[in-house]
Formats: sequence, structure tokens, C-alpha cells
Amino acid sequence: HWTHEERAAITGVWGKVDHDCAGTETLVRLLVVYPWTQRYFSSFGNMSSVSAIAGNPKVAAHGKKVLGALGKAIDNLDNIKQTYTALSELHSDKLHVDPENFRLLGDTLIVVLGNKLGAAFTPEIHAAWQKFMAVVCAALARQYH
Ligand code: ZNH
Repeated sequence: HWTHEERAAITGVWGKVDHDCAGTETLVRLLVVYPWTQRYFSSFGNMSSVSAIAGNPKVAAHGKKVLGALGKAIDNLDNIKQTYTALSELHSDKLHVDPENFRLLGDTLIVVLGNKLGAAFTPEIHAAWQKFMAVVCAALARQYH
């Protein structure tokens, strides 16, 4: 269900950005802009200020992990649901993450990508990434019941 242009937009951006850096920045922004998301990361230590969050090594490591998982979705664009079955079960049954937060993370990542790429992040590329993140969110929310 992806057009050739959408595939090119998704993989093209992925090839251009530093994943670790984008992952860390996305998670920092999520935790700063939507502070209620911090409740899921009580084991991560100090999140008392923007600089504490930005300097928290566990936040950075987790941001990288999340982007690593997005890379798996990009490698399996035609099979995202199955790729995320176990991850969806984990977020539902063990982590109890409200799936609304997946959408917030997707929107935050898109802001970060837009910032990094500037004019190269065209409206068409933006639209393809919005569709991609919507599919990712749906796949992650799939095992909730
Ligand atoms: Zn998540 C974990 C992915 C979103 C919360 N995650 C995780 C992991 C991964 C992920 C890969 C790891 C797993 C293992 O270890 O096995 N996520 C992901 C993705 C996304 C997400 C892809 C989207 C896109 N998460 C999310 C959100 C939240 C979360 C939004 C909230 C807010 N996660 C989480 C937690 C955890 C995870 C809490 C656990 C951490 C620790 O370390 O403890």
C-alpha cells in the first residue's frame, strides 16, 4: 500500500539523518513538551528540568532504541504489523503505555526531521512520513485489548 514515491520519501530521509541523534532529540522533546509522558520512565532518574532531561544518558539511550525499532519498520514496510507484534504486546501488557503517546512521539519525530532537513523535507515527504508514522502507531496499538 505504498507508492514508489512514498517508499523513496521514507527511505530517503532515513538515509540522510543520524538516527541516534534524531532518536535522542525526539525523546527529549517528547518528555519536555508533553511532561506527562515522563511517568512511564520513572526508572530513568532525574527529569527535573529541560537540561536534566537533555543530559540524561538513559533518555538518550532509549531514544536510540526507539529509532532502531523504527528502522526495522522501514526494512519491513510491507509487513509492519507482524514486525511489531511482540513490541505491541510489550507496550500493552507490560509497559501499559497509552497508545495516544505513540501519536505524540510520531508528531515529535516529524518536527525533528523537519528541523534537521529544512527545505529538503518537502510537503510530499512530510505527508509520506505522516502516513508511515500512522501505520507504525496502528501496528504498535494492535495488541491492546
Ligand atoms: Zn517504547 C521500550 C519502541 C513509543 C515507553 N520501546 C521500548 C523498546 C522499544 C520501543 C524497541 C525496548 C523493548 C525491549 O527492551 O525489548 N516505543 C518504541 C517505538 C515507539 C515507542 C518504535 C513509537 C514509534 N514507548 C513509546 C512511547 C512511550 C514508550 C510513546 C511512552 C511515552 N517504551 C516505553 C517504555 C519502555 C519502552 C517505558 C521500557 C523502557 C525501559 O528501559 O525500561
